[in-house]
Amino acid sequence: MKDAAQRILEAAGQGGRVTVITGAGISAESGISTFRDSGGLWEENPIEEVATPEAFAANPSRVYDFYNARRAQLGTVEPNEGHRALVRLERLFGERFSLITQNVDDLHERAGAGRVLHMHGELYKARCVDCAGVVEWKEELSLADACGSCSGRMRPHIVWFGEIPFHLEKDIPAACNGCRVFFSIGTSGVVYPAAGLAGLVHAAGGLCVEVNLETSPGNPVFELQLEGPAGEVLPALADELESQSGC
Ligand code: BV8
Ligand code: ZN
Repeated sequence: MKDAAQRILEAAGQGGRVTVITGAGISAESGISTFRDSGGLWEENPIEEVATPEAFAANPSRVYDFYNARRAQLGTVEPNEGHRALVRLERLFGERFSLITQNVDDLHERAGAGRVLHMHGELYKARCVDCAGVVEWKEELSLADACGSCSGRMRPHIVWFGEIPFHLEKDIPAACNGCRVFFSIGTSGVVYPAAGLAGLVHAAGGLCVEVNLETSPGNPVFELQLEGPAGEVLPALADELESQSGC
């Protein structure tokens, strides 16, 4: 981990941008199942039945139920050491640090993260299908719920497949352009455009670091691979980065 930290600090330099993208793997140790691991979310709930606008139009109750179950579970779990280690990196790199997540849980925020770019939406928010008003929503959501401003139907504030992710116009390009170190943590790299961000940074000469239970050695984009559970790898990396930075 010493060498990895040294390479990361050299690449980051004095003012280089450091950006992280996380996926379901960083919340796995908190007890939230991932999508594609065995027994994952999509096994019992195929994408086309619960995570597309067509599914919501065809069978809204099935979609509401899927997100109600996940919203209820979120209230019973806590952030883990991986989430907390990323807050240490945020403090170490300051303004030049950005956190993008594909996750819809609030565990980064509950661990103390300052600014989280939820590119696939948030489980604890609902959106009006008519006026697009977004409100905090922590309880069950159903067909009976109506928008407080226009009485339109409320849907989960989640980016479904075929829908355009959030923050693609400004914040995500700002986090990736000129980025010197890009961490891809706990994601299978299957879903685009999220999975394409590391390639953009790599093509521009940034150092891409993969943190995963099973890293992808064949993937030329990731020059550095830290294999293991994020809840163990990230705290060890944060220790090294802090000590080599003299913190
Ligand atoms: C878009 C919200 C156009 C829902 C999600 C064909 C037809 C239609 C579309 C497409 C197509 N081909 C490609 C597409 C595009 C499509 C896509 O990529 N599909 C894939 C399936 C092929 N993408 C879209 O539709 C996107 N929109 O393209 O719009 C556009 C775009 C730009 C500009 C103009 C137009 C929208 C995609 C968003 C979908 N919504 N989430 C919900 O959460 O219910 S995606 C969903 O899967 C999650 O949000 C998550 O982000 C995503 C990826 O999953 P991961 O996070 O990577 O999780 P996974 O289980 O896969 O992997 C976990 C990893 O963790 C594993 O590697 C594992 O080893 C590791 N791990 C496990 N434990 C640990 C660990 N690592 C470390 N420590 C541990 N302890
Ligand atoms: Zn409305």
